[in-house]
Amino acid sequence: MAFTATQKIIKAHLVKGEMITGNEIAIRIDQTLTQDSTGTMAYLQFEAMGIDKVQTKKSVAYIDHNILQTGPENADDHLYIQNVAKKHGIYFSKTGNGICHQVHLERFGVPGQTLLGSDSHTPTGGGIGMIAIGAGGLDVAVAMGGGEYYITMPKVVKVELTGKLSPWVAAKDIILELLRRLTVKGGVNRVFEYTGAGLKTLSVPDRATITNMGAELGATTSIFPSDEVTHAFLKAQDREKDYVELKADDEAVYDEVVEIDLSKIEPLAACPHSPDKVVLVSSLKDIKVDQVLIGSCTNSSYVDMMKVSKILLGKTIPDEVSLAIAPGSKQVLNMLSKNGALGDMIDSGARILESACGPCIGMGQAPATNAVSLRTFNRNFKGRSGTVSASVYIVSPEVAVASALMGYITDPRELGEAVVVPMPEKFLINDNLIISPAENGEGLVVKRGPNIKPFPIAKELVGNVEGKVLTKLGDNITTDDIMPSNAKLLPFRSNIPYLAEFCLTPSDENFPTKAKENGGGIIVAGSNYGQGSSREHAALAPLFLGITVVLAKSFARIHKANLINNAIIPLVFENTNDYEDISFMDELVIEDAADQIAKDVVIVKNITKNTEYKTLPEVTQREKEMLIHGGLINLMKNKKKGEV
Ligand code: MIC
Ligand code: SF4
Repeated sequence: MAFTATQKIIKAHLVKGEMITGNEIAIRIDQTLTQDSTGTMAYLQFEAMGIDKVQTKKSVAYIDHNILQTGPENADDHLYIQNVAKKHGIYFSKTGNGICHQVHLERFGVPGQTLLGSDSHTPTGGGIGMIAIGAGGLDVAVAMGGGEYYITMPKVVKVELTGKLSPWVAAKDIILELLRRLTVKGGVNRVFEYTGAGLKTLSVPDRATITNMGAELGATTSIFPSDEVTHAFLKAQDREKDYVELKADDEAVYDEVVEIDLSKIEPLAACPHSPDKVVLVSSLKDIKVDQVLIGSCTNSSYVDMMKVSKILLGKTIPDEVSLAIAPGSKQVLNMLSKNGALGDMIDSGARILESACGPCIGMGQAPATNAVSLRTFNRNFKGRSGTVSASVYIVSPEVAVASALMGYITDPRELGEAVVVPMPEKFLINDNLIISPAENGEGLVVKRGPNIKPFPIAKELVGNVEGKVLTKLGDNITTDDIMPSNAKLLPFRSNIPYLAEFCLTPSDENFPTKAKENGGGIIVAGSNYGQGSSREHAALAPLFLGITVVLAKSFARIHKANLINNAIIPLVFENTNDYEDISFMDELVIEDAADQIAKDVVIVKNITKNTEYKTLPEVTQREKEMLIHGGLINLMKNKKKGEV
């Protein structure tokens, strides 16, 4: 039988289930990664499991998100993660070493292996031929403990690349083109597998830009084969021994096919406020630019940075524009500093930021009121920049730097001959910001800061579930809306009671107050509820506020899993017109909820309107158990006690 590259890796890691599209399957996880804003919670959960040492081939804890240190909270959490890592067999990447996805690609990713990360952009690892999936911290904690990871066997979409990108057109434009065609919902339960003659023209960092932003399609993950391009990259990273070839069989059958002729792609931009609002850069050409930011896990590789520096060489940023650049890792920054490129950037008037997520998650660099900000990042959800009135566009580094120089959105082809930067044959290797775990962590004491507060745990599901509709939301509500993460809130990721005060406030200012006044209740939403981040805080904060059910037209994958892990019932309208019937503060009841969930159809009675709606839990047997037992942690405890 012939297999796709995706199927080959899944097959080699399959622990449970059959590889039939739509079936629930469980896979073994080789590697895990966490970052600090989801990591504290993940490690608290890992500790609660009572396992001495991680069972994975490699687990890495990165510090890259919460690095402003405006108070002791971040530093305390980082110390906690560093201690836990040392004790339990986890590598620790210190602040300043770079963004988790960039560093993981450089130093740890292995083709053919599986990677689970508590960050939605973990699929960056697909650029090096991994099945790399983003998940909530609890799922990552389970994987660190040697537990399997459950997914729906995805459809495998063949993305056939032909031709070659034109000068000034970048990998970013390829993924923007896919977002233009398929939208932010187009990838749900799919893996995008790249093939075709165009592959060889794309470097590993180019590929990683594409797989990284596959997250914005809602995809389970995206993957490139591991080929001579991968080999050259690993060799240049002094990791040739990690190379294995991996490609689809010639006869492999795909569920869907998308064709992209690279030579036809032009510079693209995602307009405010969604990564799929994609248009030609040339159609935006009179828009004045106030701020340009280059970096993030999508576009902060050495070659991206070198191109930017070469374009800036000898030029000056106009007075009205602020340009800030964050090289993605210590490796990249160090190489730029040693070869002089950093000096060229500084000469142009650019501000150089630390190698971290920074402004991508609103940690500084909030634009001015009503400003236009161009970013090489992956998400431009409203308010994510820290300024609600700002208009954020997502573009390639080429478009970003051309626009920074001209002061208005510019098609880089206007700059004349394109700069070409070859991949280095050797990267600068210096891993002194990566701390190895202890051989034997037994006696090590883990320090906990006062910001670490107990997290809420759901209760067993008994009897009826009832509550008022506390809010009625539209389509594509993001996890940034559910649990905002700006510079003021990110330090409190281990303090759910505090965070809950801000739950859903960007969409509904009084939501926390309403939830508290009514002793909890129900959320009603449109389609693709919970798109974006993997943060399980977007389930934990509602749980803390007493939310029992989210009734929506559809859910984003990771958020739905986080809701179920925390026993908040996700229900999907069978008839989406029923959404219209429900009003704010309607009283809803689900009789004998556990029984109904077990039967796969749940009738939601609207007491206020004297009507009822047929809804579908769309959960597997395992997920039903979690909902009924009060979430994953309770289910695991009950299993241990032999009660399940
Ligand atoms: C993001 O890009 O939204 C984040 C911040 O990296 C999140 C993780 C988090 O919320 O901590 C993600 O993508 O999962
Ligand atoms: Fe960090 Fe932004 Fe990447 Fe999230 S998307 S991991 S915040 S750089």
